[in-house]
Amino acid sequence: MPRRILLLGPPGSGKGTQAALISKALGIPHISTGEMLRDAVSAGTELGAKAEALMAAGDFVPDDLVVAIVDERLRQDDAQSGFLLDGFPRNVAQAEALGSSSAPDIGTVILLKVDTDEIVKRLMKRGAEQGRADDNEETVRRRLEIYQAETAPLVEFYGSSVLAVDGIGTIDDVFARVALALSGS
Ligand code: B4P
Repeated sequence: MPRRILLLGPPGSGKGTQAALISKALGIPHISTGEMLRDAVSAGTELGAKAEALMAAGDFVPDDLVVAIVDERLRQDDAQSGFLLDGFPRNVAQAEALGSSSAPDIGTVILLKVDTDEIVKRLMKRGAEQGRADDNEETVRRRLEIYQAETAPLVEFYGSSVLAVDGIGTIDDVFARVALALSGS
């Protein structure tokens, strides 16, 4: 089974949710750029100050900042025998930077497929429950547009490494599909 996995999918497709399950099942670290950036905002670091307004508007944080935090994270000991990247790369420039990093060989890319109506429903629900600054309808629509323009081209970039998985259903149903896809790759 591959040990260097990348999770792709639109905002709200369940990347964070599935990543936690995959990471536990395979014993590899879950590396989420969204989580690292939210932590930086909460901690009030220099990176957090730069990221806060961009994230609240649904925009990407500049590539050089995100690439630097991933590069540093991938050098840590626990990432040497595998990792699961969630939310990174987000565009072709980030994918190229990952390809020339110290850990370039991505074995498998899981693409979670979920339609727009379901995404808006999930993120509105999370916005109401958790109050995340970027989970309001206007920002979600913007994140989806950016996904189509910037992130969707990664499916072509990674070509035959991409395994598409239906992301609709219960969390357990989706995880069973992801596990099946990974076991055959
Ligand atoms: P992320 O944290 O990656 O946020 P996201 O795309 O919304 O995905 P998330 O993981 O939160 O949602 P999930 O699908 O798990 O990024 C946030 C922001 O950070 C970006 O907009 C950007 O500004 C910045 N950023 C991050 N990475 C960057 C990068 N590489 N470059 C530049 N900027 C970057 O879950 C959504 C909801 O659905 C949850 O409430 C979950 O409980 C629910 N859910 C999950 N599975 C479900 C299921 N099967 N059924 C029903 N609900 C489900």
